[in-house]
Amino acid sequence: MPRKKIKLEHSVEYLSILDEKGKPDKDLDPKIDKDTLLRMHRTMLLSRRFDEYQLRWQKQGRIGTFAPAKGQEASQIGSIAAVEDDDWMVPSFRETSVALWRGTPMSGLLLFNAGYNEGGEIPEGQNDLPISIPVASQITEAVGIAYAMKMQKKDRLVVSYFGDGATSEGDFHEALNFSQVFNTPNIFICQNNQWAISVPREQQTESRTLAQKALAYGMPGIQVDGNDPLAVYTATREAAERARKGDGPTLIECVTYRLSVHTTADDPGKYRDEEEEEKWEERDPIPRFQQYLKDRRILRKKDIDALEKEIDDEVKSAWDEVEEQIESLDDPLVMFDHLFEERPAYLEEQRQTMKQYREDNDG
Ligand SMILES: Cc1ncc(C[n+]2csc(CCOP(=O)(O)OP(=O)(O)O)c2C)c(N)n1
Ligand SMILES: [Mg+2]
Repeated sequence: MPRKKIKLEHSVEYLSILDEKGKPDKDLDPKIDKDTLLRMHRTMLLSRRFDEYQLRWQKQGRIGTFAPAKGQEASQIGSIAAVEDDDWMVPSFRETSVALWRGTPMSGLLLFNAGYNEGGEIPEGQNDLPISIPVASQITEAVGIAYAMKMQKKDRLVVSYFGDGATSEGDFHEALNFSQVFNTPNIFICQNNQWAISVPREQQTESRTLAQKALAYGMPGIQVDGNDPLAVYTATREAAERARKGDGPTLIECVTYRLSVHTTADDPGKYRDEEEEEKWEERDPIPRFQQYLKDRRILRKKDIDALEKEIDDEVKSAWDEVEEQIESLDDPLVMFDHLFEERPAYLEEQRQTMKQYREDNDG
């Protein structure tokens, strides 16, 4: 029985279309129509400003903790803009830009972050799953939905989101394996934002790319510049075409950066240096996309100024909507009601702590 080498000839494609100054590679520009480009830009900006307001409202005690999307808007919008409205979308906990694109009202996201169950309800007819906190658990659900779409012979695919840290979880591997074996119409969007709370990408895995993890399952994997909405759009579009033809799933690694805190309960100053943050600030996806749109004469500076004003009013009025709705909603304490027939002691203790806190702080 000889020892011999089994030759594996694999590679991972890397795609970037806009350079750091927002200049496109003309041959690769996906030539997205003007209305879609403007909607992409508007949603990215809205998500950014909404994050900023939410950080303030969290500090004022109006909402609880949340995970900002700042820096990752191109990964989120480039991918979701490339699929159809009635495709399925399965998020983790950082997909504010995606949720806004899909039509989730800001007031709903705010209510959710303030602890009201009603805020997590998905608007009627929107094929989205709710926010998922257990890291990577949603990826198996995304495969289950795609399998169902295939069995029901529906022309619907499933785009799901997760981070670099999620690729170290068993659920990620089980999901990808099942998806490729059963040839399900899935697009797996991994937002490699370089950090899993305080664990840097270099300590997460010894793999050179996260995209190559697809190869072990016989699946195509591509790495894209995640701060370039055109590159993310192109890769997702190609993955969607394959999935719709019955050619199965794709893993897309979007190389990006979390420009803000992990959640409002985190202080990145304790584990990463300013130089790194400044380096990534220069690659901020929003000014880069704006430069592209300006060069194409799709957007002028004065349009951006007007849009900033419009967005500011929109975000503030979302809080007014929250205040109008809040009186008629169930007390957030109901979150303790539906898990167990008889509440275990540790949960009862947490419930009491929360009740007391609310009474001491006027709800
Ligand atoms: C199963 C599980 N383990 C641990 C946690 C705590 N936790 C929340 S987010 C997170 C890091 C996730 O990192 P990544 O997948 O890179 O996503 P990112 O937060 O960077 O978007 C951890 C460990 C959790 N929510 N679920
Ligand atoms: Mg991460």
